[in-house]
Amino acid sequence: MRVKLLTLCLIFCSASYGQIAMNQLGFYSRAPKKAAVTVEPDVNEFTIVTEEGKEVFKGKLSEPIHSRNSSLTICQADFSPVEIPGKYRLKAGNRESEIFTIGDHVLNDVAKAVLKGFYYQRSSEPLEEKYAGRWARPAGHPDTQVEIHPSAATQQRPAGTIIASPGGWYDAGDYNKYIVNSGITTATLLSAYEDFPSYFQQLEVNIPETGNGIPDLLNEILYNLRWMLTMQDPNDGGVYHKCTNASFDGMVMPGVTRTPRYVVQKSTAATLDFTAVMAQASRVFKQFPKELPGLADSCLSAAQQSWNWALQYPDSLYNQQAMNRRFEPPITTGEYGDNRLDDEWFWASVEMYAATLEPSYKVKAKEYLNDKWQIPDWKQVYMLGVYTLLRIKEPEFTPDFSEKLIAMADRFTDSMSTNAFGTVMGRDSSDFIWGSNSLAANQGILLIQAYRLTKDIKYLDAALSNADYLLGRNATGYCFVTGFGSKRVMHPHHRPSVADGIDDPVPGLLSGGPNPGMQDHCNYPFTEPETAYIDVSEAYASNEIAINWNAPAVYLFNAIEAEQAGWK
Ligand code: G3I
Ligand code: 9MR
Repeated sequence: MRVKLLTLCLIFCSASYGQIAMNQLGFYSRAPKKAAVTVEPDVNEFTIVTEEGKEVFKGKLSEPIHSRNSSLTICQADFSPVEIPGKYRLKAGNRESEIFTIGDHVLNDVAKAVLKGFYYQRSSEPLEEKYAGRWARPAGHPDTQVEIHPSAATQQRPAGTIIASPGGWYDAGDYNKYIVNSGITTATLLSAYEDFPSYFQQLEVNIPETGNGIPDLLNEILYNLRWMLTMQDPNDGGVYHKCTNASFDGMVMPGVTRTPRYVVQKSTAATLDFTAVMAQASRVFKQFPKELPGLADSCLSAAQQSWNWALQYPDSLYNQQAMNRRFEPPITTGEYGDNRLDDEWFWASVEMYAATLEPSYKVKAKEYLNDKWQIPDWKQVYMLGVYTLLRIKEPEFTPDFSEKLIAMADRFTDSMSTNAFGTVMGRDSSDFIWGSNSLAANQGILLIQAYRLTKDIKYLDAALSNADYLLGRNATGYCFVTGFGSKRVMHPHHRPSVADGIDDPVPGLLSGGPNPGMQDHCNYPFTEPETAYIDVSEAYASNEIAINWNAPAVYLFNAIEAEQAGWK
């Protein structure tokens, strides 16, 4: 019986994460190095061997640790002392890992790839082979003729009026473009630039604009920013919630369907997010007056107009069901509905203040101060304002905010030691939401902020633990970025990847990750919080990709590359 149980456990364990789970891309020479190994009777040691099989390190496995987020029990293998650059394997009992690297710049390729991922999401323009390689494709969704949906009708723009709203990134595995989600995405990317300008000034990712005197990160951002500007009604400053089909396209390539595209109701959430992004963009693009004459001013004036609209219409919430009861055609694409806008008000006020230094915006921001800080996501953007106030070192907030941020980071680092996988991600099972991998990346951003404030390496180590999580040290054993890793995501819920006839998915896209909600009703082999993931293209609740998930990955991987000297 015991033997049977054990065999069962081994089958279960190996099927869920493949016995040895580790960052499959590599380890920085001086940084912490860990793997998670399934428990095997009488095995309590592990070795690190070179590619040729020569043993270079022998270590003791940790005591078995029960995971908080599944029934898994695992041991940790810590091989941090191995510092000599090279290619290695980890062996424990009869098991051995794939080959992995120890060296410098081990995240460089993936850091560039997740930025390039945005290029592949471009709507309205063809992806040319010299930039897109095998994933070259014709343009889809020109969006030069978009209808004003009846929900968005005004006197100047009655229903059916045609406007142009080209460009921008597709939101995710679908082909629609949503301002709320574009907001946090674009802001996260702008923040990456603001925090690491000299690093990004040298980073090129082979996109059509490369070499034009503007860093590629900003070039890619501009592609979306220009689209966002088209989503503002010039007559009143309000911003349409989304540019969308009435219902989701089939799993086909961009450009195959020609169903009408609409802009729908202006919403306060979209308008505030737009305000924040345009204000931040005005600050960033002010640094490029020659290359982008007038752009910073246009962004700021757009932000001022949208801000005024929001003041006038603070209660224009987006509720798709209610909208569909009143207007035709019904719209059934992503909702991004949000009923609590205090955090959007805070963020927009902060960004307007940072862009203009007008005290009235600071007064407004103070009205929305809130002690319950949460890792940001599309509907919870308060922290984006916090990061900006710390970034501009606004004296009135700085000492208190940095103390609070460090206390929050400490709660994360404290939880690592008792987490079976030794990561910050998975502090408890509520971490495993739709798009959980973006939470891991966003936790990483918070830890990077703490590192920048303190220069205490423990925060950089903790941020790295979540990069390790995303790249393989997790309960599924998957490296979650398409195109990378020895156990890789092959079937993301991503229409081009499904429809292009190429075996490999479009590279550089972060899969959503474990989500026990399983709202896609797929047949999941494992259903516990940290294992509820399946690499099939129907599984949109755990295996879709999305711009707001890729953006924090861009920040995290590139920040780690930029800061890796910290471990030297
Ligand atoms: O807000 C509640 C919270 O109060 C509650 O505690 C929690 C418990 O599960 O649920 C929270 O609501 C969740 C909501 O996201 C906000 O986080 C819902 O359960 C969850 O189903 C919902 O998921 C969203 C999903 O769309 C469905 O609406 C994802 O965050 C969002 O990323 C995703 O976005 C889609 C777009 O609509 C369409 N394009 C693709 C994109 C990615 O899948
Ligand atoms: O492809 C859609 C994806 O982007 C959304 O996140 C998801 C949830 O809204 O819906 C997906 O579309 C599915 C739709 O909801 C139901 N019919 C099948 C569609 C494709 O799988």
